[in-house]
Amino acid sequence: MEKITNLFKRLTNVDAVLVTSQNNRQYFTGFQGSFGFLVLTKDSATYITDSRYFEMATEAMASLGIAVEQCDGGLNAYQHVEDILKAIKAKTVGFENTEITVAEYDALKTRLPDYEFIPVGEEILKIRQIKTEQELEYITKAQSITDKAFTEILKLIKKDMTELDVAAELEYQLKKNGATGLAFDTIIASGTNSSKPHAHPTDKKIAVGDPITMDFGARYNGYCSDMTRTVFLGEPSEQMRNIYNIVAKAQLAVLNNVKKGMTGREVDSLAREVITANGFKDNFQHGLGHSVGLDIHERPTMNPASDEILVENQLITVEPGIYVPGLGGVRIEDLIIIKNDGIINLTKSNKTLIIL
Ligand SMILES: [Mn+2]
Repeated sequence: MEKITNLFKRLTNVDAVLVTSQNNRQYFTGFQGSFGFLVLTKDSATYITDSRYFEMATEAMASLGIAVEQCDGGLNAYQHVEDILKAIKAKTVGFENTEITVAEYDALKTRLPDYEFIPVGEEILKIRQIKTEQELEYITKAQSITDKAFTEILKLIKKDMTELDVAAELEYQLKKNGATGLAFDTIIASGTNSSKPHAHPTDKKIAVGDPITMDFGARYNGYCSDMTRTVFLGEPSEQMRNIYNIVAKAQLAVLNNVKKGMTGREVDSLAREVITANGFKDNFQHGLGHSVGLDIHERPTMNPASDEILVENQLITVEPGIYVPGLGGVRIEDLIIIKNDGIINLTKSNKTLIIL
């Protein structure tokens, strides 16, 4: 309910907020389900869902002070929403302009013609930027699962395994170690494929001397982790070793100097300056990082155009990279929490150059 109180502190222009997107419904209720309408007012919260979720939702929300109502499906759900709006004599209703489709917006206006709909999606996303203790706990757990899966995959990678094989093993290890899902589609990029920052795993076989970039994450109770390591099967070339050392130095420059109050641009430049000074300015073309939560990419973002200012209990990834087409690439990514007196690095895996 603290989250709902926060929301109405920020929103003085709406009588109610209608939350329909999966992640925002989960954010306010803790409950995961593919269908539901959550109606929030200053003093009440009502979750409307169908028979597939009714019993589970009732159990999950009993202790939270959120009422659960069962509807017969989509159309009937609007009737439940309207009954609540009528009871509080609502005139203005906030909706998630950042989450719903144009068709869903049209349906809202058609089914509930007596209300003025006000966009509040940006405000909800702003509240979601600062994590509660419980959210931090879930993400810490998700990252610890991810670290364990990394330790295991290092024992399993062998010459002639395909990138798809490595991805399958890694995803199995995430789930075996407690992940309730994956944060995103695993990236495995070996050899020259590693110059493509978001390469999809292919049936290419891993060869001796290949860099292998693995970018992966677990979900735990809906919350994401995110990490990247580049390791080598056999001795890397002199060029790749040099690139690895520069990326590692750039990443460390951020971890040692990032602090609350900096802008996304300032944080990004901590790494970018190291990479530029070493002659690879044009080989680091993505931003330094992003936040995570129920979505794998949340704000704030760390890039050369970001004015967003870091505050306590935000999470950011620190993921500089150097990519040279035809040669390969290296990226190293940790996930950190911004605190008033420094940072907490949730990623415990080794970052010295690993040769398998
Ligand atoms: Mn990332």
